[in-house]
Amino acid sequence: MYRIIDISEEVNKALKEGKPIVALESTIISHGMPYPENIETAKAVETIVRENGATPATIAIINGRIKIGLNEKELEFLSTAKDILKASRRDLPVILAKRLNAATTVSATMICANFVGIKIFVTGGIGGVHRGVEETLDISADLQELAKTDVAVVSSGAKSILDLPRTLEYLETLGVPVIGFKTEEFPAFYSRGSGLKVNYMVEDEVEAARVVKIKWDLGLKGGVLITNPIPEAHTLENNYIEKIIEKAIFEADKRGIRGKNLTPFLLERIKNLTEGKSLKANIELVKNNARVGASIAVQLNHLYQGE
Ligand code: PSU
Ligand code: MN
Repeated sequence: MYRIIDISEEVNKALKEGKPIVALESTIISHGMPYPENIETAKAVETIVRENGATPATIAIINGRIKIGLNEKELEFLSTAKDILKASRRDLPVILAKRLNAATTVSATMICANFVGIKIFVTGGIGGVHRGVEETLDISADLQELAKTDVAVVSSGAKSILDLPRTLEYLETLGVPVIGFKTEEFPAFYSRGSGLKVNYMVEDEVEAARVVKIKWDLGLKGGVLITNPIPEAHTLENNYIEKIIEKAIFEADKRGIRGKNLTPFLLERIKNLTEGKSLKANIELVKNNARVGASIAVQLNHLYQGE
């Protein structure tokens, strides 16, 4: 299997030396943000991970090879090229066989991180149960992945483009712990709260790392969703963003946008309707998640090495 995986020098060194590593996804780069904010954010996030004691491993597929850790040229390519596919679990084998280029979603990034033993993964928001699921059955593969792949994901919850109550119900059914990092409430991406409770709150990085390790010590398969709210200064007012999200969903419906194109379409529309305010919020929350995720990776490493 290693014949289709390329590990960067920096990540390889960290793996060999048993240093903490944080996986980062690439769909947020290719399909979640416009250029040049996408590449600027990708680089800033990597820097923050390093500053907080861990090694960043941004993951993507280039020419049918799984890349764990990207160089400057590869990041530039993913930020600017127009024909980058969006790879979830089901897409991986086909994209590799056809030697195509793809950004990896939360589900595919978890799978690739797990191949090489990376345990912590930082992103902005995960996919979930879409509004109108009764008709479309649109439930992101990210949720099933959290049920089966042993990687902990740090995110700012999920956007209310999704049906958040149903997303939490689904995660409960799948047995995925949903942890609030210093919060009792499930964060709604642009706002710190959603009015919905998380499963449990953790006080700090150490407690978060303990939850993750104990889950795997028990042999319980799958991830942990650690939710970290957007910093107060960058939140968007709830009613304001809610109206915009409803408008974006209405437009998507009218234009018949479905399946894997739906999330990128909504993100782009929300960015335009908020005149870039949503993008700014998105950038800030990802950076904040990188800080927290790197610290959790450091603590998890301590726990494993203390044995
Ligand atoms: N939510 C965001 N930004 C994103 C995504 C979700 O706020 O960039 C991306 C992630 O890569 C996530 C994917 O895994 O969208 C989910 O897509 P879908 O809804 O098609 O499963
Ligand atoms: Mn979907």
